[in-house]
Amino acid sequence: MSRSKIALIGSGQIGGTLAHLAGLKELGDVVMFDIAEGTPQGKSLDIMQSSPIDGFDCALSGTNEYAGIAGADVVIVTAGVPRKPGMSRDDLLGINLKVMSQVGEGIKTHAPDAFVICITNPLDAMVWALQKFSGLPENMVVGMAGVLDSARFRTFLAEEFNVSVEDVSAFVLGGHGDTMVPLTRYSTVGGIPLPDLVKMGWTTQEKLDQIVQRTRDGGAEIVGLLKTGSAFYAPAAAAIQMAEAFLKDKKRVLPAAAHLSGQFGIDDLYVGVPVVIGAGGVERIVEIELQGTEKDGFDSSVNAVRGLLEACRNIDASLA
Ligand code: A3D
Repeated sequence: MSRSKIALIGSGQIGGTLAHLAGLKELGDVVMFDIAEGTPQGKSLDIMQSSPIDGFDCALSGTNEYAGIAGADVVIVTAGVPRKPGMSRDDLLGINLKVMSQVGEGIKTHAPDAFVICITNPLDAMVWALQKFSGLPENMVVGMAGVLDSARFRTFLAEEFNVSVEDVSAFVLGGHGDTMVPLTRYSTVGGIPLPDLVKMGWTTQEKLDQIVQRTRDGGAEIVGLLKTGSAFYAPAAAAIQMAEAFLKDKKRVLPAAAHLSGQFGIDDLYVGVPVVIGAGGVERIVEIELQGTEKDGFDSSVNAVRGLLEACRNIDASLA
């Protein structure tokens, strides 16, 4: 059996970390693509030279030609511009929409059978545009955000409760970051829902609300500290988990920006929902019943995404 092929479109901070993790986990051979000459070539050579030390077998190469991604099983897209301090994810929209148009064309021509994971911000709009530009089936194009948002939530909860991160599970819905909707009744520590832990005196509702807010602002907190870019270790780890679920047909239940066609009463929009990822891409959308404030939060998140899609259509008439 030949190795899987993973193509990384964008070889910046996240792209480099993706390549390293894909190698360390022996997920397959990696091709890094970028418009910057030398960057994908240099990073892939550097990572390959770490393989004898870490003991992984994986061919890594870099290219500035889309033909290099031919036949990829998985394509992970980080191409574009990241946020700088004071910039919102939406400020990136105009610049990154043009990038998605080029990337979509490249994938359509050279890797039409791939499972595509988009990371470029503003995420919910870029993944929608990428699916349109590439013309790939909707279940084969997905956005990474929920795994990261829930990992941030899990990190802060584990810290608050002084328990292992492994025993904390978190359930988040909605758009990436600011409009994320944490479902506390489905978020648990060792199977115990968060509202019960409040009743048990493990934490207070006030503290929990602060943790939710810190999670929503998690990306901005890191942008503010780094000053020269945005988070990349955790975003890369999150996308690799999704790629692994596809390549190994693990049928993981993960939150992801998935295409809705009627689920949750929404049509032709990408937003964060729980999905099953296996060899068939997004194999199922887990449609849960939302209550009161959960539904309000989800609706306002969906409205925020709708606003971004409108802005995309205004910029690029082919999306109308
Ligand atoms: P960065 O290190 O700047 O890498 C981006 C790379 O894209 C650079 O190497 C560029 O040369 C390359 N690039 C630019 N234009 C093109 C093009 N047309 N074709 C191919 N490559 C191109 O950024 P990064 O890796 O830190 O972040 C990448 C993206 O991920 C940004 O849009 C971030 O906002 C986004 N991001 C999303 C999340 C989510 O949770 C969704 C988290 C963190 C970052």
